[in-house]
Amino acid sequence: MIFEDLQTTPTAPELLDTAFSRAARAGRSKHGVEAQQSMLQTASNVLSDNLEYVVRDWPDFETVDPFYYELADALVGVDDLRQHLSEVSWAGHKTHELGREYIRRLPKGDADAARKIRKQGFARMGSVLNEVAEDLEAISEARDTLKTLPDIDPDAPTIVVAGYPNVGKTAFVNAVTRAHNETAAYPFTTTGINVGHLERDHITYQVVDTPGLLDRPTEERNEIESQATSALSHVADLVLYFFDPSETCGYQLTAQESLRADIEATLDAPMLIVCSKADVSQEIEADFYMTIPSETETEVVGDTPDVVIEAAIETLDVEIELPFEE
Ligand SMILES: Nc1nc2c(ncn2[C@@H]2O[C@H](COP(=O)(O)OP(=O)(O)O)[C@@H](O)[C@H]2O)c(=O)[nH]1
Ligand SMILES: [Mg+2]
Repeated sequence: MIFEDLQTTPTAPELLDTAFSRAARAGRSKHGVEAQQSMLQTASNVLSDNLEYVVRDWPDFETVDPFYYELADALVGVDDLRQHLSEVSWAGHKTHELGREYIRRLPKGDADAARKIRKQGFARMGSVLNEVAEDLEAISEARDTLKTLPDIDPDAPTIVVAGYPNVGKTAFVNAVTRAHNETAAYPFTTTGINVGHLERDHITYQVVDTPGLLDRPTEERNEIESQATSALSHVADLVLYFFDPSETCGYQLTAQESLRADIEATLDAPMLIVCSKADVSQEIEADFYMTIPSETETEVVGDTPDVVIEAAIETLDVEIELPFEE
């Protein structure tokens, strides 16, 4: 995941503390004006290098996949984040320049005057860091939020599972992806996102179940959830919509139908209708009537999860790209 490896963002006081204590150590091994010069050089290097690292650690948002771009935008605001990064980049250049400027101003052969100049230089570097203290904090917060985003490969063919809670989505994802799934924490909902993987003909497919997003009507989503839902449209290649006509999920068929229409309008991907819990009821028009096999029951009513996933993969019709083909 592109934001996974972002390093901890230092605070302005931490950076100043590191820079000035390293400068003091550098100064101790020298004498007179030379000691002051060495201190200016060290402080300026530490500050400008570290500020530059903060900025360079981030991917170029121009090249970030639309799925992650939109999620990041929903969570932290990409324009704001870029503004903060550009301020920090400015501070990196500025602290570098200040080092050169104050080293140039050091008087030859006058250690006391040199110490005064060095102190002025440090004070200027301190103000630059104070100016970007809030930017560093905002970047740090953004980093902490984005680091935990679910690991979805935007390039892999993706089947999204949608439908009200308790209609059988998780049972299905677990049945078809077996051990190859993980639940990742979502920064914007209390429930985890469920991403399963399965392989057919050397292609890895993702099966994604997003509780809190695709299991509730549009009007119940807050702004962040709406944007996160719309981000999903960049990765969804096929939607499996789960209807539970037995209504044992606790939602009436009319509500389930209106959520289906909602999701159809949000996600620009073909949709297949799955009637879940076919062992209980099949009172609905659907592409599949599916029962999750229980451990005790050998006879399965209707389609197995495998039948549904194989048909979904067939519908996706992903071509293997061979390296020697155009
Ligand atoms: N009878 C029956 N119950 C099912 C079937 N699939 C799931 N369930 C039950 O429905 C409940 C909700 O399933 P779950 O997968 O957690 O639904 P989700 O909230 O949509 O992820 C659980 O108690 C499952 O055991 C099925 O095919 N038949
Ligand atoms: Mg679930």
